[in-house]
This record gives sequence, C-alpha cells and structure tokens, in this order.
Amino acid sequence: MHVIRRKAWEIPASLTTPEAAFVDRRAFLAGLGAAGAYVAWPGRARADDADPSAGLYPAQRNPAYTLDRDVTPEKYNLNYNNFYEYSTNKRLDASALKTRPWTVKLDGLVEKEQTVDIDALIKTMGLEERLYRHRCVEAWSMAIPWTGFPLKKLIEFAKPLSSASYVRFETFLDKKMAPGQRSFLPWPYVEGLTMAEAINDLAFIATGAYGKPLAKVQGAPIRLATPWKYGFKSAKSIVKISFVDKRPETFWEALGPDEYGFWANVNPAVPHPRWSQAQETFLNDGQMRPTLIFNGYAEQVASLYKGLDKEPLYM
Ligand SMILES: Nc1nc2c(c(=O)[nH]1)N[C@H]1C(S)=C(S)[C@@H](COP(=O)(O)O)O[C@H]1N2
Ligand SMILES: [Mo]
Repeated sequence: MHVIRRKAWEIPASLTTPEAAFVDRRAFLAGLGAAGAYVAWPGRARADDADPSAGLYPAQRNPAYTLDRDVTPEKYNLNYNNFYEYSTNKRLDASALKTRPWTVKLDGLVEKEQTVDIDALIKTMGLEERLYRHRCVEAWSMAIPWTGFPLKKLIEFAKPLSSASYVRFETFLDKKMAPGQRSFLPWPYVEGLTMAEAINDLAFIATGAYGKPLAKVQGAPIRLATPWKYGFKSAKSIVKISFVDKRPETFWEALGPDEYGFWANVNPAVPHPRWSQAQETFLNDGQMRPTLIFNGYAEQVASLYKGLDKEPLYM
C-alpha cells in the first residue's frame, strides 16, 4: 500500500464534476443532509442490470447500525478503490471481473464441505442494509451503506466443527481476469478472522452497497466488511471461506510482516511504522478527523481482545 503524502492528497478533479455536485445538492434539497442519506449514482445502474440479484435491492436498513456522519457519495466510493488485482491506482477499471456464475466454497473444518451459488446464498441468507465506517490503513476514511448479511449467519450455515478457531477468506485467482495478479505479489488475496471475531454481530458479508448489488470495483459479488479493522481485512470477490485451526497468513502480512499484521484493529495511538494513525482524511469533504479506537466500535468489539495485550493488535 502506498503512503499517502499528506500534502499530495486531494480530491481528483473528476470528483468535483457537476454530477457529483448535483448528487450532493439533490440530497440536500430532499432534506437528506443528515447522516444516512445517500443518493445512488445513476451511472452504475445500467451496468448492473444483468445481475440476477438486482431485484432484491434495496434491502431494509437495520437501525442498529447508523452513523454520526454523512454517507460518502457513491461516486467518490466508486472512484477511489483499493483492488490490487486490477491496479495499484485508486481510479481503477475492474470491468474484466466476471461475477456470474460465481460460487463460494465453504470448506476446512466443517461438517460437510459445500460449494454454494452466490444467488442461492443471497436468497438463503436474506439481505439487510447497514451504515458502516470504513477506515483504510492509509489514513483515509469513508462511510458506506453496505447491503448483505451477518457473517455469523453464513457460519451457522457452514456448520464448522468445534476444532475450527479461525476463518480464512480467499479471493479468486485468475490472471486472465485480473491483470494485477500477473505481478509478483503473493496471490490470491487472503484474509482471516478468529472465530470469536467472525461471529461478532459487526462482522458483515456485503453483497451490495448503495442499495444495489456491489459494483466490480467494490469487490463484487461478495466481500467482507469489518469496520473496526483497517480496510485491508475486508477481502473482496471471495471464492472460498475455510474454517481452520491455525492462524492464516494474510496477503499483506506475507508482503510486509513488519508493517501489516493479522489483527489490524484501528487505533489512533499506534502509528504505522511509516505514518501516524492519529487522524484520517474523510473523503466526503477532504477534511482531517481524529481516528477513534476500534474506529468508533469499541463498545461492540473491545471485549474480544481481553487478555491479548501482548499481541500486535493494532497493525
Ligand atoms: N481482493 C482484494 N481485497 C481487498 C483489497 C485488494 O487489493 N484485493 N484491498 C483492501 C483494502 S486496502 C481496502 S481499503 C478495501 C477497499 O475497499 P473499497 O475499494 O471498496 O473501498 O478493500 C480491501 N480488500
Ligand atoms: Mo486499505
């Protein structure tokens, strides 16, 4: 991940286009200026017309997960992404990603291995919307209306054995579909959670955002959202979820173990070796905001880390 040089950060010119201004103005006029308002960017609806799950969106919002800040305009979210399978540039093109047919394999320490079709999975799990903060380790943040289902529900469906202590998430591996995977990086992208983290209510599987199926750049058709952790935990375009008894080695850990660890909990007091985590640039307005411990979710997750003080919890 590239260091964001503070002076160099700016909203790309494209984000100050009339459409973006229009979207903001409409939200304002509709009295939706308060936290939670968002207006879908019309440009994407067309591209997703063929998605067989499209009719299931928007889903009802779960009122337990709302925000103290405005949702990031969808257009910003779609034009500022980390998805190294496509590019290390944030304005990336993931149109080569084929999201149907798509299956997710549930394997490892489970009663019975299963491979489930994404559309069947979405129907079985049901959908809800949650507003979550999103904090990248690079010290920028957004606020995103995800649609999906609790990871816990998927785990109940997968029926892990009691010997499973970690969940490992794996992204697709296909050099033809993802030019970035022709690089030397340790593909496929892998992430992991402890079982206790994975069954926490906050751990969420997203299949949509902004009231629609996920866009390709967002990691369609299925990704993780763990808002108390740095964004690199939230693996995109998942094809395999494995229940294991050893801590999985993650993509970023394999690349830079001195800079990126397993836990990756957000903590303003623990700097990245190369930059401070005390503040973040909120992409809605480009302004710096103080970063909060566990990204503001301490009440829900702090208890998961009792007695683990010796672990590198915050990288
Ligand atoms: N497969 C995959 N998942 C990934 C990444 C990636 O490069 N590949 N980047 C991560 C990082 S660093 C962040 S901040 C988020 C970005 O999600 P967004 O582009 O939807 O904001 O995805 C995470 N998941
Ligand atoms: Mo990130």
